[in-house]
Amino acid sequence: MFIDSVELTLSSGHGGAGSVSFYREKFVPLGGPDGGDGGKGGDVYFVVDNNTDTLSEFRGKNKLSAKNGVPGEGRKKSGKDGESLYLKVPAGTQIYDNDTNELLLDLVESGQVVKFLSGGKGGLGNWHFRNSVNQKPTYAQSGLPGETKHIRIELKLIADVGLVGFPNVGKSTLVSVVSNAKPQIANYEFTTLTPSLGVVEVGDFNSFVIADIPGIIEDAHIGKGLGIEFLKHIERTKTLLFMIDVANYRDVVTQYEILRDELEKFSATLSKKRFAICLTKSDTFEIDVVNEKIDELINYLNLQYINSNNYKISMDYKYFIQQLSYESSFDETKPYFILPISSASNFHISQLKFMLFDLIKENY
Ligand SMILES: Nc1nc2c(ncn2[C@@H]2O[C@H](COP(=O)(O)OP(=O)(O)OP(=O)(O)O)[C@@H](O)[C@H]2O)c(=O)[nH]1
Ligand SMILES: [Mg+2]
Repeated sequence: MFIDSVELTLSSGHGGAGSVSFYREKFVPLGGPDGGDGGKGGDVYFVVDNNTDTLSEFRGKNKLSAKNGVPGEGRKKSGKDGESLYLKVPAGTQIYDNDTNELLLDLVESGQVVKFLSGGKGGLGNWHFRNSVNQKPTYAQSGLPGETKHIRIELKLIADVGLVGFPNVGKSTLVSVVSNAKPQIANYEFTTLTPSLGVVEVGDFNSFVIADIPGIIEDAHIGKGLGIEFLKHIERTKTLLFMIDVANYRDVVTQYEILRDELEKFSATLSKKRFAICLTKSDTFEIDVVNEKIDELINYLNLQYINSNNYKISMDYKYFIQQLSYESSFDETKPYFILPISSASNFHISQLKFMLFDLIKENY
């Protein structure tokens, strides 16, 4: 199960009370004050742990608290400090104040240990309060309360696949079909204004994260359209899926050329990422027309067709897929695949999931 945000109340421990006590011994009737101090309340810490990659540990928990300090006792015996609470979170976790929405902690470094809430101070026992006037103080401090915060823990997963395409080409529709996300979809440009993530389940045991991103247009790298904010987002994704719309008024090669160009102008790292290409909305044309468009792209990229069909791709359509074996490793300059799809008719969608899952595997 995938959890990216949980709400929780956290409290540090209350300080233990100081004790009021007087020394008592046979034949010593007037013993002095000897009430010990209360222990300090436990603190709350966050620990960035690289063995954790979700927030599922916090699922179903409403309130977590560190232990209270133990009260002091007679004979100047101090109470024990309350046990601190250590909460393990994955790197990339952010802690927000849920009431004000203020970002309180940005936990990025593995191994980082950060004190979040301090336990209340323990109270002083009555022997601290003796003086020349009052030899028998009956007062001790009660110990200070801990802190309580209503927080939201958020984990921004770094997407495995970022979608790159012009506006209105069907990026959000694909995300809605392959993942648990429910992005807004509409037949106009710039429907998507902020990137969002979805988790794609592959078979019963595997999954990856896909990022829906606002459309890119010519000169996006200098801020045209929705600016460069979203290019920054895909800069953090592991791989790119170019979404080329066969029904768009720009032909398929032009779309690809401009998108590549924008990425290159924006950042060299971005344009060097491992990538693949989808031809979207293939349901809108006859097979022959779609195949012509695939041809155009394959010729433009100087690729050779291959015959392998491990993914059970429809044999009516043309497609490309890189052959990976012990002898031939991944060629980063070529797409992993070029595949016609349709989110509307669910065509090649399950193949696409498996192909993307193989693309993001790092051990080629
Ligand atoms: N025929 C057909 N239409 C599709 C397909 N996928 C998406 N559409 C339609 O294309 C339009 C745009 O879809 P979106 O998913 O919003 O496109 P987008 O790329 O996210 O657009 P922006 O967010 O504006 O960049 C909608 O009207 C969808 O219904 C498809 O496979 N076939
Ligand atoms: Mg969209």
